[in-house]
Amino acid sequence: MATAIYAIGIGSNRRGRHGSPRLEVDAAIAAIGGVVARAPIVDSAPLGPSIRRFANTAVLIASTESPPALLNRLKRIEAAFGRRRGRRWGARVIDLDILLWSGGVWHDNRLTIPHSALHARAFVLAPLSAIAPGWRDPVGGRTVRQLAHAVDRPRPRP
Ligand code: A4P
Ligand code: MG
Repeated sequence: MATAIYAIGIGSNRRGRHGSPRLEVDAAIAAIGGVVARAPIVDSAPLGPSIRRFANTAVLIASTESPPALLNRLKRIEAAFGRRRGRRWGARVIDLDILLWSGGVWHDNRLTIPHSALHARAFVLAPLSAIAPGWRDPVGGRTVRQLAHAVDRPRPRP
């Protein structure tokens, strides 16, 4: 495949063999490779039942992998970092989500790009807007900067 750019969201709220969540995030970025831009790490309150705070960031990578091939590789990295399966929203050493890719929309039975929660999560949009503010959501047409702004100032929907 021709080289694509992927935006990957990274989160950790549990210590692993590399140390604190921040160190786990740094180690995950090294494991992913191909990084062309990385955002600062933000510290965020947990969304959902978890008690521990998260370290979150986003990176842009250049890759010749297809979206399913990249997802498989990210799942292997999660497993190698000690992610426990089957506990939705549980504490995790590392969580890797594909947020956007330069090919636009992808949809199959395992993978949806843009990530389905992209619009709703400040802990994803704040770091992403530091590295890809002008990237347009191929579904809604708004830029990452606009999405980040909207999630900071939620408006009631009719
Ligand atoms: N999948 C579909 N689309 C994608 C995509 N674009 N990227 C499928 C990655 N995976 C995608 O995800 C479950 C399945 O979704 C994958 O196997 C893949 O086939 P998962 O990461 O294995 O499971 P999960 O993360 O436990 O569940 P889920 O629903 O993805 O949780 P989230 O949405 O990732 O939320 N609070 C803060 N502050 N910061 C966080 O980072 N993260 C979560 C986890 C909760 N609260 C948080 C944070
Ligand atoms: Mg996930």
